[in-house]
Amino acid sequence: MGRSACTGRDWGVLGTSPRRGELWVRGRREHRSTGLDVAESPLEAPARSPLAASVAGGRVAPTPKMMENKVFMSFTFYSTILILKMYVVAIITGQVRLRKKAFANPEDALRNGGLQYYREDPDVERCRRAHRNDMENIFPFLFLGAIYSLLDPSPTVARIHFFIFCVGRIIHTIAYLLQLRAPMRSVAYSVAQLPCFSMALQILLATTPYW
Ligand SMILES: N[C@@H](CCC(=O)N[C@@H](CS)C(=O)NCC(=O)O)C(=O)O
Repeated sequence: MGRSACTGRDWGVLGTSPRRGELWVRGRREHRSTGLDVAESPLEAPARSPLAASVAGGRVAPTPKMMENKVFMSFTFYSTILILKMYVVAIITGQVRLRKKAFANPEDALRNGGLQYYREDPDVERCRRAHRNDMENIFPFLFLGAIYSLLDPSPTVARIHFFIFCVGRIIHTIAYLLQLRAPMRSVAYSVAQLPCFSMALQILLATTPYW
């Protein structure tokens, strides 16, 4: 084992080096007795390369650059809140199905009293509309917010964008599920759309030179 049949120079995934006491693992030299790396290439020198530091030991850690991006971290926070909010709507939908005995599938109805409960219910449909509206709006936000975060906007302005969207969507869900008086839901929807249009516009402005 040793010389690669393909390249004629690589010691391969695992092999022995010409020198005693050394083991070659994935092209890097490792001292057999200590297990310590003997850094050879730039990628193998953690002190010199942030990338190498992030993958040291075979584990991929968040790169310092990503953690340093305050806007991206803020975006991640608000996105996660909204994803959890969508999970809550799904859980509520399931609970309403059980309470109103209105199941989406015959096997569920059979298990819960009979095929007559394989039916629609206005309250379940309301939950489903709230969830669908979330998908129509939160999914685009996940894209727009991520790209906008890469444009190096002011962290304060960016946080205002994310906060308005997040609060708007939470109010939209509450208004929808609790049947709050109109136009509460529509206003929440419209207010939440404003930061999305703003982000879309800024992304377009930044990417227009590359059309
Ligand atoms: N797909 C939406 C598009 C417009 C929209 O999202 N409107 C908001 C404010 S009126 C809404 O809550 N629509 C109710 C819904 O999507 O179920 C619809 O059919 O209404």
